[in-house]
Amino acid sequence: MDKSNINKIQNFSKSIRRNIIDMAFSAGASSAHLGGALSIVEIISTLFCHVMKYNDDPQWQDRDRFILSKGHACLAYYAALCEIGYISKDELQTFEKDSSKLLGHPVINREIGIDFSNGSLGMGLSLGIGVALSLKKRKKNNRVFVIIGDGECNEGSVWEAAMAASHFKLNNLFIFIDNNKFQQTGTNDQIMKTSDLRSKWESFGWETIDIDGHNIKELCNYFESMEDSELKPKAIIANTVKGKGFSFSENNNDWHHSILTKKLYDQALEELEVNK
Ligand SMILES: Cc1ncc(C[n+]2csc(CCOP(=O)(O)OP(=O)(O)O)c2C)c(N)n1
Repeated sequence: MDKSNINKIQNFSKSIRRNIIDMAFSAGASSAHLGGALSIVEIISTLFCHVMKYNDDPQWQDRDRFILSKGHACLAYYAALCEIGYISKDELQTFEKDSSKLLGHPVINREIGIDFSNGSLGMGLSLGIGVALSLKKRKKNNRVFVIIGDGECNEGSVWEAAMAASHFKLNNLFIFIDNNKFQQTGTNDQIMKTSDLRSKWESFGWETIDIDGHNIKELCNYFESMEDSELKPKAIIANTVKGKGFSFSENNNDWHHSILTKKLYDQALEELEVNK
């Protein structure tokens, strides 16, 4: 993986963080899910900047498919759609405002590259299975990428889907589990332990790895070195930090859903500059 590619993805991540705080600030009192969006920035950047196949037409038949199952983290998704030119910067500022296409959870709108609505946790993997199965039946080689939360793994539907994906040998299906150890009202350990996610996904018949979800090199290396010898779906346990990127939000679950004040917005802008 050459350095210029890594730099490109790093810059993309930085733009995504900038878009995220701009949107959160413009949402004002409506507040925004900041923590869970910031933990997936490097994952989403690597996917949109390096891994996924798409072009200028959001409805291109041969595109790879992306599903943000933890839909509340949509700030990161909208930010990425802006960076690839599907949403304008002006449109980002309409986040959570009347008549906006950019609601607090993604609503299907294929004209701007949102293929699925999400927000009710536990649905996205099943959607991904349907798409992956249909692609296989039509002998297409597009891939399907799904991001779910570690807290979302408390949902029983996730495990029913996990079982189905390996049964149908969906090696075109990739799932990132955003393992930031928190959920809405506390840590996973407090609410419902997810324990050893890797052995759980493995036991459901998935090819599974653990990765640092903020390390772009590691994320890229996984896709470059992956050998698809077995017909298994792939689970990437991405170890992340909720609220990653800003000193006030890292590992602080008050930022699951909160209001970004002018003072903290200015601080975030400064920190973005320092962490160039
Ligand atoms: C079916 C369902 N139950 C409850 C919620 C409310 N809810 C929103 S975010 C969240 C926490 C999910 O945890 P995780 O997937 O780990 O998200 P993260 O902590 O990364 O933001 C919950 C319970 C929901 N959106 N859907």
